[in-house]
Amino acid sequence: CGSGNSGGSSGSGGGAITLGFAQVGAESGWRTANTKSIQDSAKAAGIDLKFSDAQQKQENQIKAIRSYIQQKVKVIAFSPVVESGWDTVLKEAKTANIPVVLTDRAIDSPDKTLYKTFLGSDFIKEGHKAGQWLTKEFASASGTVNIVELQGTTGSAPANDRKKGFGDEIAADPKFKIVASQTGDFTRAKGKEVMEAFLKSQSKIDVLFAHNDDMALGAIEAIEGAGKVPGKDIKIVSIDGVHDALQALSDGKINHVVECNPLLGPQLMDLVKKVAAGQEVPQRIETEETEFDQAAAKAALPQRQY
Ligand code: GYE
Repeated sequence: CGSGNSGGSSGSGGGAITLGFAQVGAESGWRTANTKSIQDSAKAAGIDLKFSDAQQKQENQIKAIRSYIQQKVKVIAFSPVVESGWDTVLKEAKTANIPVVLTDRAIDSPDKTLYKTFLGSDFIKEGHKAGQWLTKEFASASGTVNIVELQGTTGSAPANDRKKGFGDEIAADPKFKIVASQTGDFTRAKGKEVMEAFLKSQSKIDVLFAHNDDMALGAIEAIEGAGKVPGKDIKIVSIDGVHDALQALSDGKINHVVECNPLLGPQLMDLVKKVAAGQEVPQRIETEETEFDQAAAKAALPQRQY
């Protein structure tokens, strides 16, 4: 699972729907695949897509949303870079009668009338899965298991929720200890930089939990640079399932990958058509995803599109 089903069903009928989409940025392989999925499926669905890249800055996303309101687009969709601080701009969209669809990341506003639906993964579940793998892998370990954590973008839903899910899972056994935890902003470069610092400050690291694959891939470079063997000296679990991470898993440099599906485009376009037509849609649509061990990564690699 995890490969999007073919989208773009019925024709648009009449004038094309205009969709304003405010993307987070281009920080990771996941994001690149997500952007391509959205652009391709808008084309296939005959939807006129206005696309902006916020470079991981909330103020840029707010600006983009305001400009979509000004342009009177039919629907606004966005992937909120952080969870908080959206009420004002979303109230402006509501006043202008423009329906909003959240994709990928959620907001923490208690006002559920500010958006029609939220399409995306359950990040707490993903954190649980990473933690479950870890507790199994180290079930027979007798001493302390020292864990370092590379967090995603500070204040983002996936960073908050993956941290929580993972933390809850390992909390039952005091031998699991997170000895260092810092943001790597979901990028390879930052993942490498922060892992280098961890390797200097920590005398013993058994496991790395990276909130996404790109940070894990950056960390692998740091680990190798320090003369250690990733996947052996330091076990690695990460989240996403992009091609390069499945390759690293297949090569034994990563030990486990929890999938997060970026191919949200086809489902998003179906939702956009529905809300544009004033139809009811479910408040929450959760993506289906799987997990990869080494054998599963080897099997999936030849068809992996991203
Ligand atoms: O895991 C990470 C990306 O919001 C689920 O953002 C997304 C996350 C994804 O940069 O790679």
